[in-house]
Amino acid sequence: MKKGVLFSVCFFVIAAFLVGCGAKKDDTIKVAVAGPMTGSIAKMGSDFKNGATIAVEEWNAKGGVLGKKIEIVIGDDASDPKQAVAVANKLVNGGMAGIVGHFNSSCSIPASEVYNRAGIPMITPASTNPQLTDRGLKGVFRICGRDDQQGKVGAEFVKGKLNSKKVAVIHDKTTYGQGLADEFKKNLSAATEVVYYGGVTIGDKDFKSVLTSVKEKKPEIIYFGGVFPEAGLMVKQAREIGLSSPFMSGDGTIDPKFIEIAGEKAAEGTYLSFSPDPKNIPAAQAFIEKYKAKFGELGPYSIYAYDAMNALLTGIKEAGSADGKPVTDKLHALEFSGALGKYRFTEKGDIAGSPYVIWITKNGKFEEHWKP
Ligand code: ABU
Repeated sequence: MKKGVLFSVCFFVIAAFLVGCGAKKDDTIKVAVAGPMTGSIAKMGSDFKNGATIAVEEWNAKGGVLGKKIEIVIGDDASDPKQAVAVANKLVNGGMAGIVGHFNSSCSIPASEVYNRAGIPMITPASTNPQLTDRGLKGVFRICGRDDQQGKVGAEFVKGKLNSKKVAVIHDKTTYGQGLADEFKKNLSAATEVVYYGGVTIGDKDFKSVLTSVKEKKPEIIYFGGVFPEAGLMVKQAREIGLSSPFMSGDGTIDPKFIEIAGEKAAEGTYLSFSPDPKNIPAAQAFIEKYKAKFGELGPYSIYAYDAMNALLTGIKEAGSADGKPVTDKLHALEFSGALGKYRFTEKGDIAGSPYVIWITKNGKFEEHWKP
C-alpha cells in the first residue's frame, strides 16, 4: 500500500513537472544572442546583449510576438570557433526561434552550418567576411556590410585621397583580419607599392619586432586587418619605437577601447572604415537615448544588434510562426525599417548596398572623415 502511494505521488510530481515545462515552452518564444561574452573582446558581446535586450524589452512591453513573451538566451563563444559550434548546438537543442550573432566571422561561419542544418535563421550584426553569405545557406543573414566592400573603400581612400605610394599591410591571421587586409591589398593600384605584408598572432602583446621591420620599409601608411586589442597595442608600440606613419584599420578596431589601449596621443589620426555615424541618423536617436540611459555609451555594434533582433522578431511576426522555414522565407522578403535606416536582404542574405565611409580618430574620439 505504501509503495502504491509513493508511486502515485512520484507520478503526479513528474507529470506536473512535464506540464510545467510544456507551459513554459508554449508561453514564450526563445531567441538567442551569441558572441564573445568573455575573452579579450567581451566588450563586443556585451554591446550585442545590451542592444538586443532593448529590442526584446520593447517588444515584450507591447505584448511580445504572436501573443507570447520573448525570452532572450545568451550564448558565449569567447571568440573561439570550436566553442561557437558547441554554443550553436546548445542553442539549437534549446529550441531557439532564431539567433542574433555571432560577432567574429571565424565563429559565425562554422556556427552557421549548425543553424542551417537545424533550419534556424541567424542574423549577424557584425561578421563581415564574404564567405559567411557566399556559401548559399538560405537562413544566414547579416545586417552589416562585407569586407570586400570595406577593403575596397579603404583602398580607394589610400589611393585617391591620401595618394600614398608605399603601404605596409599587417593582419591578425584570422578569417576576418586577414580577409579584410587581403581585400584592401587587392584593391590598391599598381601605383601603390606594398612594402611590407605579414601576420601577427592574436593575443600577442609585443609587436615591436614586426614594427621594426615595417619601420625599415618607410611606409606612408600602415593598414591593419584585425580587432582593437591588437590594433591598440600596435599603434602604441609603433610610436614608442619612433614609427610615425599613420595607421588605418577596419570596423573591428573602431571601439573606444582602441583609443584607451593605444593612448589618445598615439591613436590620433588613425583612419578606420565603418558605417556612417548614427548620431546623424534621425531614426537612431530614440535608441541612442534609451541605450545611454540604461547602459552608457554605445559600442560600434550595439545598434546593429538592436536592428538584427528587431528584424528577426519582425520576421517571426510577419510569418505568423516561429518555425525556421517560414521565418527565413519572410526575412528574405522583408522591407524593414531599423534604427540605422531601411533594410532589405539580398538573395544571399546580405544587406543591399555598401555602407562604408572613412572615420578618423581626433582628440580621443572617432569622427566621420571621408565618403567614397
Ligand atoms: N567585422 C568586425 C569583426 C568581426 C568579424 O567579422 O570577425
